[in-house]
Amino acid sequence: METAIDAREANFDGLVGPTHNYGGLSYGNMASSSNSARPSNPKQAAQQGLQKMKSLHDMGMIQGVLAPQSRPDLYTLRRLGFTGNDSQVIEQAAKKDPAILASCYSASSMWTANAATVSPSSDSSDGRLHFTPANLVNRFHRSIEHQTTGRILQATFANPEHFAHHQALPSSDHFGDEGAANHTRFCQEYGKAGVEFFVYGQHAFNGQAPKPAKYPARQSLEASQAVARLHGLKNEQVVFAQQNPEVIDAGVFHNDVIAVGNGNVSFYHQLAFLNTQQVNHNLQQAMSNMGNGEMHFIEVPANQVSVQDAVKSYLFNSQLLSLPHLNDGKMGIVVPQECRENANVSAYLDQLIASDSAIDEVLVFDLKQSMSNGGGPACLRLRVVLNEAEQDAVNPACIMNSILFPRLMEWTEKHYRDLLSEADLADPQLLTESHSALDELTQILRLGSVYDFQR
Ligand code: SUG
Repeated sequence: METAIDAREANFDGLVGPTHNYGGLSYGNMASSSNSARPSNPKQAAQQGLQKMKSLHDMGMIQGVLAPQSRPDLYTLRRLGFTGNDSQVIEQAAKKDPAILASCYSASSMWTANAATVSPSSDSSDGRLHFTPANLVNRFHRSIEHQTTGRILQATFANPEHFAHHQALPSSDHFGDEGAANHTRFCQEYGKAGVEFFVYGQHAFNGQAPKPAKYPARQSLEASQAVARLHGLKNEQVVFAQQNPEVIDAGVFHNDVIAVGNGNVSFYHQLAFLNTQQVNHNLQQAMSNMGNGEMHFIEVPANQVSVQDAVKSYLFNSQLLSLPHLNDGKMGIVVPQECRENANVSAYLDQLIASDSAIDEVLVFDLKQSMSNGGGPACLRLRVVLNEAEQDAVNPACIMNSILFPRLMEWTEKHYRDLLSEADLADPQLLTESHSALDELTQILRLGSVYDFQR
Protein backbone atom coordinates (compact mmCIF):
# COMPACT_ATOMS: atom_id res chain seq x y z
CA MET A 1 0.00 0.00 0.00
CA GLU A 2 1.44 3.40 -0.97
CA THR A 3 1.68 6.03 1.70
CA ALA A 4 0.02 9.34 1.04
CA ILE A 5 2.17 12.46 0.85
CA ASP A 6 0.68 15.61 2.24
CA ALA A 7 -0.69 17.38 -0.80
CA ARG A 8 -3.37 19.96 -1.54
CA GLU A 9 -5.35 21.06 -4.53
CA ALA A 10 -4.46 24.53 -5.80
CA ASN A 11 -6.60 26.41 -8.30
CA PHE A 12 -4.83 28.62 -10.81
CA ASP A 13 -7.31 31.03 -12.31
CA GLY A 14 -6.80 32.87 -15.55
CA LEU A 15 -6.59 36.60 -15.10
CA VAL A 16 -8.92 38.13 -17.70
CA GLY A 17 -6.94 40.08 -20.26
CA PRO A 18 -7.54 43.74 -21.22
CA THR A 19 -9.13 42.87 -24.57
CA HIS A 20 -11.99 40.70 -23.24
CA ASN A 21 -14.77 40.94 -25.82
CA TYR A 22 -17.72 39.07 -27.29
CA GLY A 23 -16.60 37.85 -30.70
CA GLY A 24 -19.13 35.03 -31.20
CA LEU A 25 -16.17 32.79 -31.99
CA SER A 26 -17.17 29.45 -30.49
CA TYR A 27 -19.65 27.52 -32.63
CA GLY A 28 -21.44 25.04 -30.38
CA ASN A 29 -20.99 27.25 -27.30
CA MET A 30 -24.45 28.82 -26.85
CA ALA A 31 -23.40 31.79 -24.74
CA SER A 32 -20.63 32.75 -27.16
CA SER A 33 -23.01 32.67 -30.13
CA SER A 34 -25.86 34.49 -28.42
CA ASN A 35 -23.77 37.35 -27.05
CA SER A 36 -21.82 37.95 -30.25
CA ALA A 37 -20.92 41.61 -30.85
CA ARG A 38 -22.38 42.82 -27.54
CA PRO A 39 -20.16 45.40 -25.83
CA SER A 40 -18.03 43.96 -23.02
CA ASN A 41 -16.54 45.38 -19.84
CA PRO A 42 -12.97 44.06 -19.55
CA LYS A 43 -12.32 45.78 -16.21
CA GLN A 44 -15.40 44.26 -14.63
CA ALA A 45 -14.53 40.86 -16.12
CA ALA A 46 -11.05 40.92 -14.59
CA GLN A 47 -12.35 42.16 -11.25
CA GLN A 48 -15.11 39.54 -11.07
CA GLY A 49 -12.43 36.88 -11.58
CA LEU A 50 -10.14 38.45 -8.99
CA GLN A 51 -12.97 38.55 -6.44
CA LYS A 52 -13.49 34.81 -6.84
CA MET A 53 -9.76 34.18 -6.43
CA LYS A 54 -9.59 36.34 -3.31
CA SER A 55 -12.64 34.68 -1.75
CA LEU A 56 -11.17 31.21 -2.23
CA HIS A 57 -7.85 32.38 -0.82
CA ASP A 58 -9.73 33.80 2.19
CA MET A 59 -11.34 30.39 2.70
CA GLY A 60 -7.90 28.84 3.02
CA MET A 61 -7.51 27.40 -0.47
CA ILE A 62 -4.23 27.72 -2.38
CA GLN A 63 -5.16 30.12 -5.14
CA GLY A 64 -2.86 30.94 -8.02
CA VAL A 65 -3.02 33.45 -10.86
CA LEU A 66 -2.13 32.65 -14.47
CA ALA A 67 -1.26 35.64 -16.63
CA PRO A 68 -3.35 36.44 -19.71
CA GLN A 69 -1.94 36.33 -23.24
CA SER A 70 -0.97 39.34 -25.27
CA ARG A 71 -3.64 40.31 -27.78
CA PRO A 72 -3.98 40.98 -30.61
CA ASP A 73 -1.66 38.19 -31.65
CA LEU A 74 0.49 40.16 -34.09
CA TYR A 75 2.65 37.15 -34.85
CA THR A 76 -0.38 35.28 -36.20
CA LEU A 77 -1.69 38.33 -38.07
CA ARG A 78 1.69 38.63 -39.83
CA ARG A 79 1.68 34.91 -40.58
CA LEU A 80 -1.64 35.53 -42.30
CA GLY A 81 -0.15 38.16 -44.59
CA PHE A 82 -0.89 41.46 -42.86
CA THR A 83 2.20 43.63 -43.09
CA GLY A 84 3.82 46.84 -41.90
CA ASN A 85 4.28 48.17 -38.42
CA ASP A 86 1.97 47.06 -35.61
CA SER A 87 -0.65 49.74 -36.25
CA GLN A 88 -0.67 49.02 -39.98
CA VAL A 89 -1.12 45.29 -39.37
CA ILE A 90 -4.17 46.03 -37.21
CA GLU A 91 -5.60 48.58 -39.65
CA GLN A 92 -5.23 46.21 -42.60
CA ALA A 93 -6.80 43.29 -40.75
CA ALA A 94 -9.69 45.50 -39.54
CA LYS A 95 -10.36 46.57 -43.11
CA LYS A 96 -9.82 43.29 -44.95
CA ASP A 97 -11.03 40.68 -42.49
CA PRO A 98 -12.46 41.87 -39.17
CA ALA A 99 -13.33 38.27 -38.22
CA ILE A 100 -9.63 37.36 -38.28
CA LEU A 101 -8.79 40.44 -36.24
CA ALA A 102 -11.48 39.56 -33.66
CA SER A 103 -10.06 36.03 -33.37
CA CYS A 104 -6.56 37.39 -32.83
CA TYR A 105 -7.95 39.77 -30.21
CA SER A 106 -9.78 37.19 -28.10
CA ALA A 107 -8.96 37.09 -24.39
CA SER A 108 -9.96 33.41 -24.37
CA SER A 109 -6.82 32.29 -22.52
CA MET A 110 -8.69 33.39 -19.36
CA TRP A 111 -10.40 29.96 -19.35
CA THR A 112 -7.45 28.12 -17.91
CA ALA A 113 -9.35 24.84 -17.58
CA ASN A 114 -8.41 24.71 -21.27
CA ALA A 115 -4.79 25.72 -20.72
CA ALA A 116 -3.47 22.22 -20.12
CA THR A 117 -4.01 18.76 -18.71
CA VAL A 118 -2.24 18.33 -15.38
CA SER A 119 -1.25 15.08 -13.67
CA PRO A 120 0.00 15.21 -10.09
CA SER A 121 3.35 13.69 -9.19
CA SER A 122 1.68 10.94 -7.18
CA ASP A 123 0.15 9.62 -10.42
CA SER A 124 3.06 9.91 -12.85
CA SER A 125 5.74 7.26 -13.39
CA ASP A 126 8.66 9.68 -12.86
CA GLY A 127 7.26 11.29 -9.70
CA ARG A 128 7.01 14.73 -11.33
CA LEU A 129 3.96 16.89 -11.93
CA HIS A 130 3.13 16.87 -15.65
CA PHE A 131 1.63 19.61 -17.83
CA THR A 132 0.54 19.26 -21.46
CA PRO A 133 -0.75 22.54 -22.91
CA ALA A 134 -3.96 21.96 -24.87
CA ASN A 135 -3.67 22.53 -28.62
CA LEU A 136 -7.30 23.78 -28.82
CA VAL A 137 -7.24 23.15 -32.56
CA ASN A 138 -10.98 23.15 -33.00
CA ARG A 139 -11.41 26.93 -32.67
CA PHE A 140 -8.96 29.17 -34.53
CA HIS A 141 -8.92 31.88 -31.84
CA ARG A 142 -7.92 29.28 -29.26
CA SER A 143 -5.48 27.32 -31.41
CA ILE A 144 -3.05 30.25 -31.14
CA GLU A 145 -2.81 30.00 -27.34
CA HIS A 146 -0.73 26.93 -26.60
CA GLN A 147 2.79 28.23 -27.17
CA THR A 148 2.44 31.18 -24.83
CA THR A 149 0.45 29.00 -22.43
CA GLY A 150 3.46 26.69 -22.26
CA ARG A 151 5.74 29.65 -21.51
CA ILE A 152 3.45 31.00 -18.78
CA LEU A 153 3.18 27.55 -17.19
CA GLN A 154 6.95 27.16 -17.27
CA ALA A 155 7.43 30.58 -15.69
CA THR A 156 4.92 29.66 -12.97
CA PHE A 157 6.11 26.08 -12.38
CA ALA A 158 9.77 26.40 -13.24
CA ASN A 159 11.77 23.80 -11.33
CA PRO A 160 12.43 20.80 -13.64
CA GLU A 161 13.07 18.56 -10.65
CA HIS A 162 9.40 18.86 -9.79
CA PHE A 163 7.63 19.94 -12.97
CA ALA A 164 7.61 18.30 -16.43
CA HIS A 165 6.33 20.39 -19.32
CA HIS A 166 5.34 18.73 -22.59
CA GLN A 167 4.65 20.27 -25.95
CA ALA A 168 1.03 20.51 -27.06
CA LEU A 169 -0.14 17.55 -29.18
CA PRO A 170 0.11 17.86 -32.98
CA SER A 171 -2.25 20.54 -34.25
CA SER A 172 -4.77 18.39 -36.09
CA ASP A 173 -8.40 17.57 -35.32
CA HIS A 174 -7.26 13.96 -34.91
CA PHE A 175 -5.56 15.09 -31.71
CA GLY A 176 -7.99 17.83 -30.72
CA ASP A 177 -7.23 18.48 -27.08
CA GLU A 178 -9.10 20.87 -24.78
CA GLY A 179 -7.11 20.15 -21.63
CA ALA A 180 -8.52 19.88 -18.14
CA ALA A 181 -12.06 20.79 -19.29
CA ASN A 182 -12.35 17.12 -20.25
CA HIS A 183 -10.20 15.65 -17.50
CA THR A 184 -10.96 14.95 -13.85
CA ARG A 185 -8.88 13.30 -11.19
CA PHE A 186 -10.49 11.19 -8.51
CA CYS A 187 -8.67 10.14 -5.35
CA GLN A 188 -9.03 9.20 -1.72
CA GLU A 189 -6.44 11.75 -0.64
CA TYR A 190 -4.77 14.28 -2.91
CA GLY A 191 -1.26 12.96 -2.19
CA LYS A 192 -2.04 9.34 -2.99
CA ALA A 193 -2.06 7.84 -6.49
CA GLY A 194 -5.50 8.45 -7.94
CA VAL A 195 -7.64 7.84 -11.00
CA GLU A 196 -7.49 10.04 -14.07
CA PHE A 197 -10.73 10.32 -15.98
CA PHE A 198 -10.55 11.48 -19.59
CA VAL A 199 -13.78 12.32 -21.42
CA TYR A 200 -13.75 12.63 -25.19
CA GLY A 201 -16.25 13.65 -27.83
CA GLN A 202 -15.18 11.53 -30.77
CA HIS A 203 -12.87 8.79 -32.04
CA ALA A 204 -10.47 10.31 -34.57
CA PHE A 205 -9.51 7.11 -36.37
CA ASN A 206 -12.79 5.23 -36.24
CA GLY A 207 -15.37 6.74 -38.57
CA GLN A 208 -18.05 4.25 -37.41
CA ALA A 209 -18.07 5.37 -33.78
CA PRO A 210 -20.86 7.66 -32.55
CA LYS A 211 -20.27 11.39 -32.76
CA PRO A 212 -22.34 14.57 -32.64
CA ALA A 213 -24.30 15.51 -35.76
CA LYS A 214 -24.41 19.28 -35.39
CA TYR A 215 -21.68 20.76 -33.23
CA PRO A 216 -18.00 19.85 -33.13
CA ALA A 217 -16.58 17.28 -30.75
CA ARG A 218 -13.54 19.22 -29.63
CA GLN A 219 -11.72 16.39 -27.82
CA SER A 220 -10.67 13.10 -29.41
CA LEU A 221 -10.05 9.80 -27.65
CA GLU A 222 -6.67 9.61 -29.35
CA ALA A 223 -5.66 12.97 -27.85
CA SER A 224 -6.66 11.86 -24.36
CA GLN A 225 -4.73 8.60 -24.79
CA ALA A 226 -1.63 10.50 -25.91
CA VAL A 227 -1.76 12.77 -22.86
CA ALA A 228 -2.12 9.76 -20.54
CA ARG A 229 0.98 8.22 -22.18
CA LEU A 230 3.00 11.44 -21.96
CA HIS A 231 2.18 11.77 -18.27
CA GLY A 232 3.34 8.23 -17.51
CA LEU A 233 0.01 7.06 -16.11
CA LYS A 234 -0.66 3.38 -15.46
CA ASN A 235 -3.39 1.74 -17.52
CA GLU A 236 -5.16 0.62 -14.37
CA GLN A 237 -5.50 4.18 -13.10
CA VAL A 238 -6.94 5.66 -16.28
CA VAL A 239 -10.56 5.67 -17.45
CA PHE A 240 -11.64 6.95 -20.86
CA ALA A 241 -15.30 7.73 -21.44
CA GLN A 242 -17.23 9.09 -24.35
CA GLN A 243 -19.43 12.11 -23.90
CA ASN A 244 -23.02 11.62 -25.01
CA PRO A 245 -23.01 13.08 -28.57
CA GLU A 246 -26.56 14.34 -28.04
CA VAL A 247 -25.49 16.66 -25.25
CA ILE A 248 -22.69 18.09 -27.40
CA ASP A 249 -25.40 18.89 -29.93
CA ALA A 250 -27.37 20.56 -27.13
CA GLY A 251 -24.50 22.95 -26.34
CA VAL A 252 -22.25 20.92 -24.02
CA PHE A 253 -19.01 21.73 -25.81
CA HIS A 254 -16.78 20.50 -22.96
CA ASN A 255 -17.43 17.79 -20.38
CA ASP A 256 -17.04 20.36 -17.60
CA VAL A 257 -20.35 21.87 -18.74
CA ILE A 258 -22.12 18.66 -17.62
CA ALA A 259 -19.95 16.98 -14.97
CA VAL A 260 -17.46 17.83 -12.24
CA GLY A 261 -15.56 15.77 -9.71
CA ASN A 262 -13.36 16.13 -6.67
CA GLY A 263 -11.88 13.59 -4.27
CA ASN A 264 -14.08 10.52 -4.55
CA VAL A 265 -17.18 12.44 -5.67
CA SER A 266 -18.48 12.44 -9.22
CA PHE A 267 -21.29 14.98 -9.76
CA TYR A 268 -22.79 14.61 -13.22
CA HIS A 269 -25.94 14.92 -15.27
CA GLN A 270 -27.89 11.76 -16.09
CA LEU A 271 -27.26 12.30 -19.82
CA ALA A 272 -23.59 13.33 -19.63
CA PHE A 273 -22.01 10.08 -20.86
CA LEU A 274 -22.71 7.52 -23.57
CA ASN A 275 -22.85 4.59 -21.20
CA THR A 276 -23.09 5.85 -17.65
CA GLN A 277 -23.33 2.49 -15.92
CA GLN A 278 -20.17 1.24 -17.58
CA VAL A 279 -18.37 4.54 -16.95
CA ASN A 280 -19.17 4.42 -13.24
CA HIS A 281 -18.20 0.77 -13.03
CA ASN A 282 -14.85 1.56 -14.66
CA LEU A 283 -14.24 4.46 -12.29
CA GLN A 284 -14.96 2.33 -9.24
CA GLN A 285 -12.75 -0.44 -10.61
CA ALA A 286 -9.87 1.96 -11.20
CA MET A 287 -10.25 3.43 -7.71
CA SER A 288 -10.06 -0.11 -6.29
CA ASN A 289 -7.03 -0.90 -8.51
CA MET A 290 -5.22 2.01 -6.91
CA GLY A 291 -6.13 0.99 -3.37
CA ASN A 292 -8.62 3.82 -3.02
CA GLY A 293 -12.05 3.37 -1.47
CA GLU A 294 -15.59 3.87 -2.70
CA MET A 295 -16.58 6.44 -5.29
CA HIS A 296 -19.63 8.59 -4.51
CA PHE A 297 -21.78 9.17 -7.55
CA ILE A 298 -24.25 12.03 -7.53
CA GLU A 299 -26.36 11.76 -10.66
CA VAL A 300 -28.62 14.72 -11.40
CA PRO A 301 -31.83 13.47 -13.03
CA ALA A 302 -32.96 15.03 -16.31
CA ASN A 303 -36.48 15.43 -14.96
CA GLN A 304 -35.20 17.79 -12.27
CA VAL A 305 -32.53 19.63 -14.26
CA SER A 306 -32.78 19.42 -18.04
CA VAL A 307 -29.68 19.57 -20.24
CA GLN A 308 -30.91 23.00 -21.30
CA ASP A 309 -31.06 24.14 -17.66
CA ALA A 310 -27.54 22.81 -17.18
CA VAL A 311 -26.24 24.66 -20.23
CA LYS A 312 -27.97 27.91 -19.27
CA SER A 313 -27.12 27.91 -15.58
CA TYR A 314 -23.72 26.18 -15.72
CA LEU A 315 -24.60 24.11 -12.64
CA PHE A 316 -21.88 21.60 -13.53
CA ASN A 317 -19.30 24.20 -14.46
CA SER A 318 -18.88 24.56 -10.75
CA GLN A 319 -15.91 23.99 -8.52
CA LEU A 320 -16.27 21.19 -6.00
CA LEU A 321 -13.88 22.16 -3.26
CA SER A 322 -12.61 20.45 -0.13
CA LEU A 323 -12.79 23.66 1.87
CA PRO A 324 -10.61 23.70 4.99
CA HIS A 325 -13.52 24.65 7.29
CA LEU A 326 -15.57 21.62 6.23
CA ASN A 327 -14.93 18.29 7.93
CA ASP A 328 -15.49 14.61 7.15
CA GLY A 329 -14.78 14.88 3.43
CA LYS A 330 -17.58 17.44 2.94
CA MET A 331 -17.28 19.86 0.04
CA GLY A 332 -18.46 23.26 -1.05
CA ILE A 333 -19.79 23.90 -4.54
CA VAL A 334 -18.85 27.19 -6.23
CA VAL A 335 -21.56 28.13 -8.72
CA PRO A 336 -22.26 31.14 -10.92
CA GLN A 337 -25.20 33.30 -9.88
CA GLU A 338 -27.10 32.09 -12.96
CA CYS A 339 -27.75 28.90 -10.93
CA ARG A 340 -29.81 30.89 -8.45
CA GLU A 341 -31.65 32.62 -11.30
CA ASN A 342 -32.88 29.30 -12.70
CA ALA A 343 -35.76 27.96 -10.58
CA ASN A 344 -35.12 24.26 -11.34
CA VAL A 345 -31.41 24.48 -10.66
CA SER A 346 -31.85 26.58 -7.55
CA ALA A 347 -34.39 24.10 -6.14
CA TYR A 348 -32.04 21.24 -6.97
CA LEU A 349 -29.16 22.93 -5.15
CA ASP A 350 -31.30 23.45 -2.04
CA GLN A 351 -32.29 19.80 -2.11
CA LEU A 352 -28.68 18.71 -2.60
CA ILE A 353 -27.45 20.66 0.40
CA ALA A 354 -30.30 19.42 2.58
CA SER A 355 -29.55 15.78 1.64
CA ASP A 356 -26.72 13.83 3.22
CA SER A 357 -24.53 14.03 0.11
CA ALA A 358 -20.87 15.07 0.33
CA ILE A 359 -21.81 18.53 -0.93
CA ASP A 360 -22.62 20.73 2.02
CA GLU A 361 -22.35 24.35 1.05
CA VAL A 362 -23.18 26.52 -1.97
CA LEU A 363 -21.00 29.52 -2.78
CA VAL A 364 -22.41 31.88 -5.40
CA PHE A 365 -20.29 34.23 -7.54
CA ASP A 366 -21.10 36.90 -10.08
CA LEU A 367 -19.02 36.02 -13.14
CA LYS A 368 -21.41 37.43 -15.71
CA GLN A 369 -18.74 38.90 -17.99
CA SER A 370 -17.07 35.51 -18.44
CA MET A 371 -20.35 33.57 -18.38
CA SER A 372 -21.57 35.56 -21.37
CA ASN A 373 -18.82 33.87 -23.38
CA GLY A 374 -19.58 30.43 -21.92
CA GLY A 375 -16.97 30.51 -19.16
CA GLY A 376 -18.13 29.65 -15.62
CA PRO A 377 -16.22 29.15 -12.36
CA ALA A 378 -14.67 25.85 -13.47
CA CYS A 379 -13.60 27.18 -16.88
CA LEU A 380 -11.66 29.92 -15.18
CA ARG A 381 -9.45 27.60 -13.17
CA LEU A 382 -6.73 25.02 -13.71
CA ARG A 383 -6.40 22.54 -10.88
CA VAL A 384 -2.91 21.60 -9.78
CA VAL A 385 -2.39 19.14 -6.93
CA LEU A 386 0.81 20.12 -5.15
CA ASN A 387 2.72 18.38 -2.38
CA GLU A 388 4.66 20.51 0.07
CA ALA A 389 7.93 20.54 -1.89
CA GLU A 390 6.02 21.47 -5.04
CA GLN A 391 4.13 24.24 -3.23
CA ASP A 392 7.52 25.68 -2.27
CA ALA A 393 8.72 25.42 -5.87
CA VAL A 394 5.85 27.42 -7.41
CA ASN A 395 6.63 31.01 -8.38
CA PRO A 396 5.45 32.72 -5.16
CA ALA A 397 4.55 35.96 -6.96
CA CYS A 398 1.69 34.08 -8.70
CA ILE A 399 -0.02 33.08 -5.46
CA MET A 400 -3.04 35.12 -4.38
CA ASN A 401 -2.82 36.82 -1.00
CA SER A 402 -3.90 39.99 0.75
CA ILE A 403 -1.13 41.99 -0.92
CA LEU A 404 -1.48 40.65 -4.46
CA PHE A 405 -5.26 41.13 -4.56
CA PRO A 406 -5.33 44.93 -4.07
CA ARG A 407 -2.25 45.22 -6.28
CA LEU A 408 -4.03 43.48 -9.17
CA MET A 409 -7.30 45.34 -8.58
CA GLU A 410 -5.35 48.61 -8.77
CA TRP A 411 -3.58 47.37 -11.90
CA THR A 412 -6.93 46.69 -13.61
CA GLU A 413 -8.16 50.17 -12.55
CA LYS A 414 -5.10 51.69 -14.15
CA HIS A 415 -5.00 49.78 -17.42
CA TYR A 416 -8.41 48.36 -18.31
CA ARG A 417 -11.29 49.87 -20.22
CA ASP A 418 -14.80 49.49 -18.91
CA LEU A 419 -16.37 49.34 -22.34
CA LEU A 420 -15.15 47.55 -25.42
CA SER A 421 -17.10 47.06 -28.62
CA GLU A 422 -16.25 45.35 -31.88
CA ALA A 423 -15.31 48.63 -33.56
CA ASP A 424 -12.74 49.39 -30.83
CA LEU A 425 -10.62 46.46 -31.96
CA ALA A 426 -9.53 48.50 -35.01
CA ASP A 427 -8.00 51.15 -32.74
CA PRO A 428 -4.22 50.58 -32.42
CA GLN A 429 -4.32 52.44 -29.10
CA LEU A 430 -5.86 49.30 -27.58
CA LEU A 431 -2.66 47.43 -28.44
CA THR A 432 -0.51 50.07 -26.74
CA GLU A 433 -2.69 49.95 -23.62
CA SER A 434 -2.62 46.20 -23.58
CA HIS A 435 1.17 45.99 -23.93
CA SER A 436 1.79 48.43 -21.12
CA ALA A 437 -0.64 46.53 -18.88
CA LEU A 438 1.06 43.19 -19.57
CA ASP A 439 4.54 44.62 -19.25
CA GLU A 440 3.69 45.77 -15.75
CA LEU A 441 1.97 42.46 -14.98
CA THR A 442 5.06 40.41 -15.82
CA GLN A 443 6.86 42.43 -13.16
CA ILE A 444 4.08 41.99 -10.59
CA LEU A 445 3.95 38.23 -11.19
CA ARG A 446 7.72 37.99 -11.78
CA LEU A 447 7.32 36.04 -14.97
CA GLY A 448 10.22 37.29 -17.05
CA SER A 449 9.65 37.95 -20.74
CA VAL A 450 6.86 35.55 -21.60
CA TYR A 451 5.30 37.69 -24.34
CA ASP A 452 6.47 38.00 -27.95
CA PHE A 453 6.50 41.81 -27.74
CA GLN A 454 9.02 41.61 -24.88
CA ARG A 455 11.44 39.36 -26.75
O1 SUG B 1 -13.54 27.74 -25.70
N1 SUG B 1 -15.41 30.67 -25.17
C1 SUG B 1 -14.65 29.56 -24.63
C2 SUG B 1 -15.23 29.13 -23.31
C3 SUG B 1 -14.36 28.13 -22.65
C4 SUG B 1 -15.02 27.47 -21.49
N2 SUG B 1 -14.15 26.53 -20.91
C5 SUG B 1 -14.53 25.39 -20.32
N3 SUG B 1 -15.70 24.89 -20.47
N4 SUG B 1 -13.64 24.76 -19.63
C6 SUG B 1 -14.60 28.40 -25.61
O2 SUG B 1 -15.61 28.15 -26.27
C7 SUG B 1 -15.83 32.51 -26.70
C8 SUG B 1 -15.06 33.67 -27.27
C9 SUG B 1 -15.92 34.60 -28.06
O3 SUG B 1 -16.93 34.21 -28.62
O4 SUG B 1 -15.56 35.81 -28.09
C10 SUG B 1 -14.92 31.41 -26.18
O5 SUG B 1 -13.84 31.22 -26.67
